[in-house]
Amino acid sequence: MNYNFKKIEKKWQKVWAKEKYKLWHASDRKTANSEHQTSNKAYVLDMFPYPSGEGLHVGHVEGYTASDIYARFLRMNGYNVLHPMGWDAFGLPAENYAIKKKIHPRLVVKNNVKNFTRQLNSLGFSYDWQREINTTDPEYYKWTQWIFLQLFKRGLAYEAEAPVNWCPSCKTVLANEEVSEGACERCGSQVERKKLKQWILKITAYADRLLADLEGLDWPERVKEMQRNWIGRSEGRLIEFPIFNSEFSIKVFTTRPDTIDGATYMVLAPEHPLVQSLKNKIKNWKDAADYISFAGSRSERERMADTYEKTGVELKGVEAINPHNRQKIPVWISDYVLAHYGTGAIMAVPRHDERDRQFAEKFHLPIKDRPLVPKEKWVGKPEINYKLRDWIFSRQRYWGEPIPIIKCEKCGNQPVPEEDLPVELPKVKNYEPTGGAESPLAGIKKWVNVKCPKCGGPAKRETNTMPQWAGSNWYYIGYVIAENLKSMPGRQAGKIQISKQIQNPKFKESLNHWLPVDLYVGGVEHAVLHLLYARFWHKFLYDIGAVLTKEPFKKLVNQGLILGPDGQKMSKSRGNVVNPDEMVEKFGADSLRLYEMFMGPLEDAKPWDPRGIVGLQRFLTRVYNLVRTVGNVRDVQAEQAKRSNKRSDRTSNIERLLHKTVKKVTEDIQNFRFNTAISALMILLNEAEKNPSLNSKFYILYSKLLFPFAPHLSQEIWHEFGGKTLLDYEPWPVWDDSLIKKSEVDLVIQVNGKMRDVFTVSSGLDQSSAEKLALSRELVNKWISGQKVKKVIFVKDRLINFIV
Ligand code: ANZ
Ligand code: ZN
Repeated sequence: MNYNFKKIEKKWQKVWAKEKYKLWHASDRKTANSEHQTSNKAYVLDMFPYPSGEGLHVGHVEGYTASDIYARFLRMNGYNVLHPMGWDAFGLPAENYAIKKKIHPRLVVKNNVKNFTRQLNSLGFSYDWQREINTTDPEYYKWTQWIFLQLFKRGLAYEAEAPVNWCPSCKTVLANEEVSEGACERCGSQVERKKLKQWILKITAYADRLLADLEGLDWPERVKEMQRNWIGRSEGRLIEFPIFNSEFSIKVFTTRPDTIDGATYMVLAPEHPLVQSLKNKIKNWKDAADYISFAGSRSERERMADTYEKTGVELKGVEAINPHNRQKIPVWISDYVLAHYGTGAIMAVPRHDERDRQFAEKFHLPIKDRPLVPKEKWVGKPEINYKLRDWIFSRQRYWGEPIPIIKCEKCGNQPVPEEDLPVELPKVKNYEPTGGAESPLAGIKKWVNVKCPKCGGPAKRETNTMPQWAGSNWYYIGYVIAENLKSMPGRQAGKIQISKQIQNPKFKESLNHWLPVDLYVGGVEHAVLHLLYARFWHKFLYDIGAVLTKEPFKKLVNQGLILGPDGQKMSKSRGNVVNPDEMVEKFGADSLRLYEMFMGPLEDAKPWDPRGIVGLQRFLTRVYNLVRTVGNVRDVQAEQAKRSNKRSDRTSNIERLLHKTVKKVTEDIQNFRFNTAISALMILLNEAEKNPSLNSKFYILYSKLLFPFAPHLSQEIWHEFGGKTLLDYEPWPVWDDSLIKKSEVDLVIQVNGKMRDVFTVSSGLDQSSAEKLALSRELVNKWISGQKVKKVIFVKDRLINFIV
């Protein structure tokens, strides 16, 4: 029979919910906020969800359980823990859903947040709900807008005409990071290239620091590598190839100047201005012009990939001269060369470059093996290039933070004065995208038409909004300053002047206390999006003195993907989605938490096994039943005392195992090896079941060890064994090293460094006893056989080596 998890989980959730989860409220004060806490702080952060209509995914549950275990563990170890939760509620997911369901996004968000909150609480996550934030709250996005204005004032936010990725279905511009394989990351439509006037953030100004500071971060190497590749710093040289019989020349950026003699042709990007300048020389202009209009619809990243299908046209009548060996080589146009990287032109060396080789093979161009030109010949200045592009920051959509800029024909772009922040998103009936360069906000004349803050003349508001990443760029700071975001539940009202506020010593102190985030848990899909953007804004905030750390997230842990039972990525269309609500209903929150942690290493991808969760429920049932039997045991304690020596031996064995388990679980939690920690708890349970003489001390310890993983059942057991407190701040168990040490060890015997025998001795055996014992062994004697022992090397509990 399963234990009544429903009753137990409801009961404790009610207790925790009392007083608005005050239990988990992290104090800003450096001193302890409860008698159990020390001044050590730990900021344990989850990637906050988009409150989508689908509700929580088992993938959320995985990461959130991991961080919850860690947060609970640290509280029991005396840390002042900040473990907050909030809502990343602006942006396409909420808006697309709203349009589909014909419900206003504001209402969609409200309903979804309610549902997510219920789900998170049903799983027993220990969040500091008093610091809950919502990126769509005007008092929250006031700060987002303020940060934008600071960027604007320092020239790091600028408006420019730029080729952009346009999603015809979402009817908006997308950032490079939001396009994968030429498709919109959100809806999968093929992205088009368009030229539009856009707000752009100068993230490239931080390229060097974003790269260099990766070194100091305790992040998974693959995420760091993804960021390195995305920033894509490369050092090379600029080389000029004159065009035969013309005043023009082709400048190229190359990382391999030494391969210049192997250059057998050149390639210009189809968009390269030189192509137009050479029009009169090009004999097959029609072919070239056709190619130019065909090319360039794909994203930059793809065009540069090795796997990209190569196409191109030779510019007949144009020849370039290799400046090193004076040879004439043909010139082509092809979209595998990007217009906006390096100089937009390359010397192609098919012998040494994979992309060039593919192109040469396809178009039967020569592949020459030529000696390399020594590096010393390439003095002059190295040229640094980055693949990172400035961040296209405007969206032609309704559901986002309005960009706080006023456009005046006389004065140009003017910042909205700080006292007028937030620029609230007006309430509109029609929020569907216009399909043009303007957002639906452009249609609201009352909102759009304003006075210029500089000259007082007629002006218009910027109608584009910020991308969904804006609010998540600084939300980890939002939790820290949640008290200053007035419309948050239970917060005081009052207009805050942000520029003044960030200078306030108390405000600074609390930021200083909590930042950086000590542990950040989330999916790897954010590697070059959110995690790069947030680092950029954080560095900017550091530069203007708003924060005192150079990096926002000290340690990052990625949870692996949870796949469907079929081993495929979970998706509605495949019908392999596991719903956490159903799992909680059938098996209980503790079983779900435990199962997701037991599936395998946290960072691995792993398929859902429907029998797996049943096994974990059975484990918890056994824990519960073992507790049932101990009542009887307590009654016969007197009799137990009279039991034989053999019995007390067994008791000390279980005690040893208990201490071993404390050590193992402690170290595994510290290293995020939750699956092996759970195995250790299972092994301990197996042994406990064989041992009828357990005392209540055992259960008290066991419930503490299990608590971070399965808080409801553990709290119940603790309570049954007389614990009056909540386990959250009970001190974490410590182990006794002397009990863990093995009582017997295998001693290796060597003669002249060669192993000749092994035998079991009691641990701690001294050298002279070990020598005597070793020499009495036949095998050892055989190898020494009367020779003189010159030296004995002895490593306690390990080996003894006779040198003869
Ligand atoms: C000759 C050569 C020989 C090259 C060789 C590479 C290897 P990274 O490291 O990514 O910076 N390149 C330069 N500009 C380009 C553009 N706009 N579009 C596409 N490719 C471009 O790559 C620099 C190399 O990529 C450059 O060095 C150039 O090819 C190519 F064995 O020049 B190389
Ligand atoms: Zn003006």
